[in-house]
Amino acid sequence: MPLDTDTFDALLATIRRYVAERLRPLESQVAENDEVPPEIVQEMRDMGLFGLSIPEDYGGLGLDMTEEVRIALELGRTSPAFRSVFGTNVGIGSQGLVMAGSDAQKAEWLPRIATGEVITSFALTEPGAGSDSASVATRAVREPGSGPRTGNDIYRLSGTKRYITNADRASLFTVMARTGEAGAKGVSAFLVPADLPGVTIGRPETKMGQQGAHVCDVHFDNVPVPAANRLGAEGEGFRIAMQVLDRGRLHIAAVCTGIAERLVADSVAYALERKQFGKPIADFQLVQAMIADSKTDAMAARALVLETAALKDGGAPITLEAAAAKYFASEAVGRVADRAVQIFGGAGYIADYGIERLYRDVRLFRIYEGTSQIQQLVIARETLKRGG
Ligand code: COS
Repeated sequence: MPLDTDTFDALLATIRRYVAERLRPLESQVAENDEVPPEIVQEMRDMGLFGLSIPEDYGGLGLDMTEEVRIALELGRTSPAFRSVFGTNVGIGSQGLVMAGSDAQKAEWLPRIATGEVITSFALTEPGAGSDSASVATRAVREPGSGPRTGNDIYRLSGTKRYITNADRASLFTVMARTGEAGAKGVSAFLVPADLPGVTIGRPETKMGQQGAHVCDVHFDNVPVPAANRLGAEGEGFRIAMQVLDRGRLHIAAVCTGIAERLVADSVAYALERKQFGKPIADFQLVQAMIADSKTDAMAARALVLETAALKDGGAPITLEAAAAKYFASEAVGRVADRAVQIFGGAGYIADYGIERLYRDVRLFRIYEGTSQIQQLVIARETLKRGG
């Protein structure tokens, strides 16, 4: 259920102000310390950001997809590390549970996910399973009647997950593990609390950009997962993961678009102020060409994101459209960031101006939640299926 227009507009205005006045001034500090300050995390909890997409019955705001992407567009106007704090709760960490969870599973976890008391992570990728996610090697072996709750079955989960966003903060993982045959049909999804014995988290990786957002390995060593924690039936895990990613890709496309819009605004402000040959560089047509190309990229990305969100809200499948939105918007923000560095010239390469930081930050978008090449593959397959 979408919010009423006034309530939603007020929320959007609050977030816009929060991004501009509270988050943007902290960008370089967060990058330097590789940490979003705890008081910011608490403010995000208080604003309800962890529960944007969680149904109202479970304490969230229950936004529809159009509302969610409009908020993601605003949050894109600052370092992506801020969104990442609650991004997994809104998206890939919670949506398997929202889509495929039983009433009991939802009642146990969703209220605390909505408040941000519980941080969630999505554990699909492995050292040997990146783009080929149907090849996950993490195993879940069912043991009858040996569970911590006497008489209940458990699965013994063993394997390593890689580059897991928010793993060091998470208290709940959605883990895709093999329960059956090779390939997609042998994969099941599990809710795995981080405090079960045998779960260990690696140290946060050193990354090219997006400092403040952490990714770690997660190791599972014979972890006893109650059978009641399986999401859906055995063998449904891959489909659940793909549906979660369809939605996640659209959200990421919105974030990319927000950053592109911010970079256009920064480029314009700089071009108007910076003078060369006796006038603002904005007066030069070769600079104007870059501004025109970036503006067009940002506008096209926004249109694609909003149209895809409306389709989803109308109940249509969006596998193709979400892949196209993510593909276009992530590539577009890469081009826009590159032009922003060019318009800023020497200053674009200097850390104080923040443009080089965003240039590094946006590089990840063409890789995670499916590389551009995987999006191309999905778009082509779906287009061929539809006959055009
Ligand atoms: N929604 C629902 N079901 C889907 C689906 C989707 N978006 N995509 C695939 N499926 C189903 C298929 O219909 C198929 O089921 P049936 O055999 O019953 O028809 C099953 O899942 C297997 O699908 P497919 O044959 O397409 O699997 P592939 O191994 O060819 O993999 C790609 C497909 C490559 C698209 C998939 O592995 C992928 O998206 N990889 C990238 C993963 C990724 O984004 N990782 C990022 C890290 S997670 S943040």
